[in-house]
Amino acid sequence: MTVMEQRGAYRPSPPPAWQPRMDPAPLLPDAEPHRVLGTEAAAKADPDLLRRLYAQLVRGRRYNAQATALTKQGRLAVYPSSTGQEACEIAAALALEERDWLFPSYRDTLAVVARGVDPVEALTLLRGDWHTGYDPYAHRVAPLSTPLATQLPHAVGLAHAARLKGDDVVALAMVGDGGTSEGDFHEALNFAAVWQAPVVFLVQNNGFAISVPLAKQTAAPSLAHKAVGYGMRGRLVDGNDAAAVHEVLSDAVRHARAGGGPTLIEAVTYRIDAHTNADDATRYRGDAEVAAWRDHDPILLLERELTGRELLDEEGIAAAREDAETMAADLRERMNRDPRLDPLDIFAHVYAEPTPQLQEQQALLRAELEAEQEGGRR
Ligand SMILES: Cc1ncc(C[n+]2csc(CCOP(=O)(O)OP(=O)(O)O)c2C)c(N)n1
Repeated sequence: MTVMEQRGAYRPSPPPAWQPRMDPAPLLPDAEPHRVLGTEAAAKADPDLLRRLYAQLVRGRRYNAQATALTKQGRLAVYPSSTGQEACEIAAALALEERDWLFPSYRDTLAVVARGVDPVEALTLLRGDWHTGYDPYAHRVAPLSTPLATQLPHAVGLAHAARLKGDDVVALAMVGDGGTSEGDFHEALNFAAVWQAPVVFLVQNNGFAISVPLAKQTAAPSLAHKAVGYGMRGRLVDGNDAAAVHEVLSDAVRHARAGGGPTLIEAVTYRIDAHTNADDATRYRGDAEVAAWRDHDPILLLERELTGRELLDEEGIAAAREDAETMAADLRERMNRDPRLDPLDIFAHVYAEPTPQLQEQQALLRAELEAEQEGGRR
């Protein structure tokens, strides 16, 4: 038989039936960020929660201003301010139960403090001290992570392990828009969805990764859309609307706790200050853009809602500001004390059991320090 005759005899069988693995529609984020303040939905929000959020947002803003001032006084090595992002920071932390875990990035000191960590201890790393500064187990807050997105796989690992052990724990992992371009972001989301781990990923889209705007970071319709590719729910929320952030986060935490798996939330917000005290934001963005976001300020939005519904008056506003001043004065006073650090301590906490190499290095440093002291005495 010729080749042509063979071809003519070939009867292709139909391919194995292809079934979509799931309907992607319920995973898709809404077209618009979710909003509560200034809408009819605000009437249903718990007044006590709104007042609590307000007091903490005012404190958070004051904390940002004070920490930035401390960098100028040489008391803090660096501070990545979250001014403009206080609603994300605080409402997200308040959506967790005490038994849950928070995995923050370097910008998330306000969320860390909202979990109950001492405001001074939350700045230890940014002061240049070699240890985290707080006990991660005391408030179930992982160390502030400087390498972008590395906190995400850690959160997935902890949440998955907790589920295997039968512990009722949800992990909230926070990351910036720039962090979504990291391999760790992809690996964490993929593992979380495959394992149905009880994790909530919160991306604070504050417009920039240092000087790189979002348009140069991703071609996705929104960062929340990335969820669909992993098979998890994507949610979009107005990150300056504390009530909306609290609602969306609480829903995602409940969903994870009930065994529904992870959620990716994009909170649309804006970084009002520069990236850190070492950055000059005027080199890559205009005043008009910043001014437009100042009009959509998270404290202003909440204050308008509360005063409009007579849940807050001038006296209440003054009390919140006074409380924030007291916190700032305490922070200033305690950060102005010189820490007493033992140089030999740098070898502690590296391994549970120090290696022979570390012991050798520690002995060398000890000898050097003692020789120095001897020299000083002579
Ligand atoms: C793995 C890694 N690469 C690069 C950096 C340097 N770096 C520090 S902050 C930053 C921008 C991050 O932007 P984004 O994730 O949007 O967070 P934001 O600072 O806006 O909160 C970069 C590139 C880093 N810290 N870690």
